[in-house]
Amino acid sequence: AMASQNQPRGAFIVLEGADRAGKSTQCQMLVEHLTAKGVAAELWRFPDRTTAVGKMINSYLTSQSEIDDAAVHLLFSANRWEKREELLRKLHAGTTLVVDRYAYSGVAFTAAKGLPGLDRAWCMAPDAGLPAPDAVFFLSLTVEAAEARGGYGEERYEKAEFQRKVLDQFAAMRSSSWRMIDASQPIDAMQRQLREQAAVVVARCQRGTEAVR
Ligand code: DGP
Ligand code: NA
Ligand code: NA
Repeated sequence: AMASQNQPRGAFIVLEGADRAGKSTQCQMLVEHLTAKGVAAELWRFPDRTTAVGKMINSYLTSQSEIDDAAVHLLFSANRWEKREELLRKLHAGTTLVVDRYAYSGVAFTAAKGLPGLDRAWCMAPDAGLPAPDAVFFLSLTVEAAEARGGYGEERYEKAEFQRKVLDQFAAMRSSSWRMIDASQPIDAMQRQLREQAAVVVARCQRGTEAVR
């Protein structure tokens, strides 16, 4: 409903996956590549820890604070909502956004807790109405491969047993429109695949036939 037809705009590209799949590196490389090609592009990430809400999330993730599971779920969602207007403004101004995680992580990480009442349907509700990405690239890596890469970090969710549950939740949510990327490939091979597929999405949005959903 936002964009009129035939209006060139930036592409909204999301990279998803469990921790240690290489999302941040791939996002950064993709933005650098697009920029070098003359495509206006920015790297975004969720959670965005720089906002007031993001600071609460950061304090939770680094275990400096305890927050009720339902409440923190809503904070992660609020963090996406508070960036919505700017996100739409950028897209309509022609800037492509490469976004490291979005609402799929939101659902997967809370649903993985397996808490009564906080099932996937409940988890998805607060994100309903957020702009939908033009493409979702899912960087697929087993927990064993992630551990072999030097293991997880120190943050709250970075434990093998929990990451396995997160992967199960992603698998249950996976839609046929997701583009699966084998994250066990070398960095450059993964990046080549991403660049090829992203170029198609960016071109489609530049042609101005795609409304933001
Ligand atoms: P990152 O900065 O991408 O490493 O993400 C921080 C951690 O937070 C990571 O373990 C994934 C998790 N996470 C990302 N988005 C959400 C969300 O919306 N809800 C919950 N519960 N966790 C999230
Ligand atoms: Na992390
Ligand atoms: Na990351």
